[in-house]
Amino acid sequence: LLSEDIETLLNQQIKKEAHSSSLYLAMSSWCNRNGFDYSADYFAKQAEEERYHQLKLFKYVLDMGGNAVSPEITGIKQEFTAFREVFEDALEAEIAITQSFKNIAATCMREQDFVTFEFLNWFFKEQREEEYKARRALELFEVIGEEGTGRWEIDKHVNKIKYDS
Ligand code: OFO
Repeated sequence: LLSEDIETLLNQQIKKEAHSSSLYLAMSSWCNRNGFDYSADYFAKQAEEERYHQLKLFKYVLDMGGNAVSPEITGIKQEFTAFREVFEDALEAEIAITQSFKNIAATCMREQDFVTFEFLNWFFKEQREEEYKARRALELFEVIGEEGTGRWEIDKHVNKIKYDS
Protein backbone atom coordinates (compact mmCIF):
# COMPACT_ATOMS: atom_id res chain seq x y z
CA LEU A 1 0.00 0.00 0.00
CA LEU A 2 1.09 3.57 -0.63
CA SER A 3 1.30 6.25 2.03
CA GLU A 4 -0.77 9.35 1.42
CA ASP A 5 2.39 11.38 0.82
CA ILE A 6 3.76 9.03 -1.78
CA GLU A 7 0.41 8.70 -3.51
CA THR A 8 0.16 12.48 -3.77
CA LEU A 9 3.70 12.78 -5.11
CA LEU A 10 3.06 10.06 -7.68
CA ASN A 11 -0.14 11.76 -8.82
CA GLN A 12 1.77 15.03 -9.14
CA GLN A 13 4.32 13.17 -11.22
CA ILE A 14 1.57 11.72 -13.43
CA LYS A 15 0.51 15.29 -14.10
CA LYS A 16 4.08 16.39 -14.82
CA GLU A 17 4.54 13.59 -17.33
CA ALA A 18 1.26 14.53 -19.00
CA HIS A 19 2.46 18.13 -19.08
CA SER A 20 5.76 17.04 -20.64
CA SER A 21 3.90 15.06 -23.27
CA SER A 22 1.74 18.07 -24.20
CA LEU A 23 4.75 20.37 -24.18
CA TYR A 24 6.64 18.08 -26.57
CA LEU A 25 3.61 17.93 -28.81
CA ALA A 26 3.52 21.75 -28.90
CA MET A 27 7.24 21.74 -29.74
CA SER A 28 6.54 19.25 -32.52
CA SER A 29 3.84 21.52 -33.91
CA TRP A 30 6.08 24.61 -33.78
CA CYS A 31 8.94 22.77 -35.50
CA ASN A 32 6.64 21.47 -38.20
CA ARG A 33 5.15 24.93 -38.83
CA ASN A 34 8.60 26.44 -39.09
CA GLY A 35 10.00 23.88 -41.50
CA PHE A 36 11.98 21.71 -39.11
CA ASP A 37 10.54 18.34 -40.04
CA TYR A 38 13.10 16.07 -38.37
CA SER A 39 12.79 17.90 -35.08
CA ALA A 40 9.01 17.76 -35.40
CA ASP A 41 9.29 13.96 -35.61
CA TYR A 42 11.76 13.86 -32.74
CA PHE A 43 9.46 15.82 -30.43
CA ALA A 44 6.41 13.82 -31.50
CA LYS A 45 8.29 10.69 -30.42
CA GLN A 46 9.26 12.34 -27.15
CA ALA A 47 5.59 13.20 -26.58
CA GLU A 48 4.70 9.53 -26.95
CA GLU A 49 7.42 8.51 -24.51
CA GLU A 50 6.15 10.94 -21.90
CA ARG A 51 2.66 9.60 -22.35
CA TYR A 52 4.08 6.14 -21.72
CA HIS A 53 5.78 7.40 -18.54
CA GLN A 54 2.49 8.86 -17.41
CA LEU A 55 0.68 5.57 -17.95
CA LYS A 56 3.42 3.60 -16.24
CA LEU A 57 3.04 5.73 -13.09
CA PHE A 58 -0.73 5.62 -13.41
CA LYS A 59 -0.77 1.83 -13.48
CA TYR A 60 1.62 1.63 -10.55
CA VAL A 61 -0.59 3.78 -8.34
CA LEU A 62 -3.59 1.59 -9.17
CA ASP A 63 -1.62 -1.65 -8.74
CA MET A 64 -0.67 -0.46 -5.27
CA GLY A 65 -4.27 0.10 -4.30
CA GLY A 66 -4.13 3.87 -4.70
CA ASN A 67 -6.27 6.36 -6.56
CA ALA A 68 -4.67 7.39 -9.85
CA VAL A 69 -6.01 10.75 -10.92
CA SER A 70 -6.38 11.69 -14.58
CA PRO A 71 -4.71 15.11 -14.72
CA GLU A 72 -5.95 18.36 -16.18
CA ILE A 73 -3.27 20.03 -18.23
CA THR A 74 -3.27 23.73 -18.97
CA GLY A 75 -0.77 26.45 -19.77
CA ILE A 76 1.22 24.70 -22.47
CA LYS A 77 3.65 27.02 -24.24
CA GLN A 78 2.70 26.89 -27.91
CA GLU A 79 5.01 29.46 -29.47
CA PHE A 80 8.76 29.81 -29.35
CA THR A 81 10.88 32.73 -30.40
CA ALA A 82 13.66 30.67 -31.95
CA PHE A 83 14.52 27.12 -33.01
CA ARG A 84 17.19 27.01 -30.34
CA GLU A 85 14.76 28.05 -27.62
CA VAL A 86 12.75 24.86 -28.19
CA PHE A 87 15.81 22.77 -27.29
CA GLU A 88 16.74 24.97 -24.36
CA ASP A 89 13.24 24.51 -22.95
CA ALA A 90 13.38 20.75 -23.57
CA LEU A 91 16.63 20.35 -21.62
CA GLU A 92 15.37 22.54 -18.80
CA ALA A 93 12.15 20.50 -18.60
CA GLU A 94 14.05 17.20 -18.42
CA ILE A 95 16.34 18.46 -15.66
CA ALA A 96 13.26 19.55 -13.69
CA ILE A 97 11.69 16.11 -14.16
CA THR A 98 14.83 14.38 -12.89
CA GLN A 99 14.78 16.64 -9.84
CA SER A 100 11.15 15.80 -9.27
CA PHE A 101 11.93 12.06 -9.28
CA LYS A 102 14.76 12.68 -6.84
CA ASN A 103 12.33 14.34 -4.47
CA ILE A 104 9.97 11.36 -4.64
CA ALA A 105 12.86 8.95 -4.09
CA ALA A 106 14.04 10.98 -1.08
CA THR A 107 10.57 10.71 0.44
CA CYS A 108 10.53 6.96 -0.26
CA MET A 109 13.83 6.63 1.59
CA ARG A 110 12.51 8.57 4.55
CA GLU A 111 9.38 6.46 4.72
CA GLN A 112 11.21 3.23 3.93
CA ASP A 113 8.98 2.65 0.92
CA PHE A 114 11.47 0.40 -0.84
CA VAL A 115 8.85 -0.92 -3.23
CA THR A 116 8.23 2.48 -4.78
CA PHE A 117 11.91 3.30 -4.55
CA GLU A 118 12.70 0.26 -6.66
CA PHE A 119 9.93 1.16 -9.12
CA LEU A 120 11.48 4.61 -9.56
CA ASN A 121 14.81 3.19 -10.69
CA TRP A 122 13.44 2.64 -14.17
CA PHE A 123 12.69 6.36 -14.42
CA PHE A 124 16.16 7.37 -13.27
CA LYS A 125 17.66 5.31 -16.03
CA GLU A 126 15.24 6.83 -18.49
CA GLN A 127 16.07 10.36 -17.31
CA ARG A 128 19.76 9.68 -17.84
CA GLU A 129 18.96 9.01 -21.49
CA GLU A 130 16.52 11.90 -21.86
CA GLU A 131 18.88 14.46 -20.39
CA TYR A 132 21.68 13.13 -22.57
CA LYS A 133 19.61 13.45 -25.73
CA ALA A 134 18.36 16.92 -24.84
CA ARG A 135 21.89 18.10 -24.07
CA ARG A 136 23.31 16.59 -27.24
CA ALA A 137 20.58 18.23 -29.32
CA LEU A 138 21.37 21.62 -27.81
CA GLU A 139 25.08 21.11 -28.41
CA LEU A 140 24.39 20.81 -32.14
CA PHE A 141 23.78 24.56 -32.14
CA GLU A 142 27.40 25.09 -31.09
CA VAL A 143 28.96 22.29 -33.11
CA ILE A 144 27.21 23.12 -36.39
CA GLY A 145 26.39 26.80 -35.86
CA GLU A 146 23.19 28.53 -36.91
CA GLU A 147 24.53 30.65 -39.75
CA GLY A 148 23.64 29.98 -43.36
CA THR A 149 22.09 26.55 -43.70
CA GLY A 150 23.07 25.74 -40.11
CA ARG A 151 19.59 25.37 -38.70
CA TRP A 152 18.60 23.15 -41.61
CA GLU A 153 21.66 21.00 -40.88
CA ILE A 154 20.96 20.92 -37.13
CA ASP A 155 17.41 19.76 -37.83
CA LYS A 156 18.71 16.84 -39.90
CA HIS A 157 20.99 15.70 -37.08
CA VAL A 158 18.48 15.87 -34.24
CA ASN A 159 16.89 12.56 -35.18
CA LYS A 160 20.26 10.80 -35.31
CA ILE A 161 21.18 11.28 -31.67
CA LYS A 162 21.80 7.87 -30.18
CA TYR A 163 22.27 6.81 -26.63
CA ASP A 164 24.19 3.70 -25.58
CA SER A 165 23.49 2.85 -21.98
FE1 OFO B 1 11.39 12.76 -19.73
O1 OFO B 1 10.23 12.86 -18.37
FE2 OFO B 1 9.21 11.41 -18.35
O2 OFO B 1 10.15 10.55 -17.11
